[in-house]
Amino acid sequence: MSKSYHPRPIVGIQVRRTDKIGTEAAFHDVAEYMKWTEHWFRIQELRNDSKIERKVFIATDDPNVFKETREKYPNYKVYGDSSVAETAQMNSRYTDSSLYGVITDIQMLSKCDYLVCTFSSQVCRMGFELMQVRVGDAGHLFHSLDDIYYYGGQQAHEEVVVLSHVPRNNDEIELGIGDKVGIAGNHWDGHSKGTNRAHGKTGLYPSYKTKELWRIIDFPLFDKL
Ligand SMILES: Nc1nc2c(ncn2[C@@H]2O[C@H](COP(=O)(O)OP(=O)(O)O)[C@@H](O)[C@H]2O)c(=O)[nH]1
Ligand SMILES: [Mg+2]
Repeated sequence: MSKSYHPRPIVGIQVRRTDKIGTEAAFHDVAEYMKWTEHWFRIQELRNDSKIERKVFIATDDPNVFKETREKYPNYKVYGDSSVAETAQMNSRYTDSSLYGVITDIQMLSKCDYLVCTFSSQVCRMGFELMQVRVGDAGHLFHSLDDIYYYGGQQAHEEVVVLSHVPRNNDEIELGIGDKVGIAGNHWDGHSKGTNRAHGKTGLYPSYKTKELWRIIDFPLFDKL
C-alpha cells in the first residue's frame, strides 16, 4: 500500500463475501456499492460546486472485487490491497498476516469520508465505530446495503408507533399508535421487519409509521468541575 495512501475525499466500500454469503448475509454486486459511492460524490460536487476526482478504497475478502471495480469503473482511482484479500480466504484466514490485513482494512475504512457496506459484517461496523473517534457522530456517513447498525449484546432496539397500520397482506403486522416495536431490520424498500410487543406478532410494516424510542439516561452533571 502506498504511503500517500489517503488522499481525500475517498469513499470506503467493504465487500463481504466467502463464508458470509447465503449463511448470514446475501450476495451484493459491486454495482450496488458503487451506486451509493457515486451518489455520495455527486452530492459533494453539488455542495462544493466543483468537480471531485473519484476515489474508492476497497476492503474485502474477495480479491476479484478489485479487478471488477477497476474494469467497470475506469473513472475511479481504486485503492486497497488485493493481497490482503487473498489472505482473508478461508484456508489462510487464521494466520498472523491475515489478522494484520483485516486490522489494516478496518483502520483504513475508519479513515474514509463515507462508507458503503453491509452492516451485517462486523468488519464494516467496526470501521464505522472507529470513524467516530475522528468525526464524532458519523451517523450520516454510511450506507448499509443490509442491516441497520447494532452491536452484539446491545439492548433491544425499539421503536414506537406514530401512525396506525392495518395489515394489507399476511406478511404485515398491525400497528396501533403508541405500540412498541422491536425492529429486526430495514428492508430498504419502505418497509421494516419487527415484533410488535403489544400483540407479539412479527412481520413487515411501513418504516415511516414508527420512530426511534430513545432511552433517556440521567448522567451526572459534574457541576463541581
Ligand atoms: N482483510 C479483510 N478480511 C476480511 C474482510 N471481511 C471479512 N474478512 C475476514 O473474515 C473474518 C470475519 O470476521 P467476523 O468478525 O466474523 O466478521 P463478519 O463475519 O464479517 O461479521 C475476518 O476476521 C477476516 O478474516 C475484509 O474486508 N478485509
Ligand atoms: Mg463472522
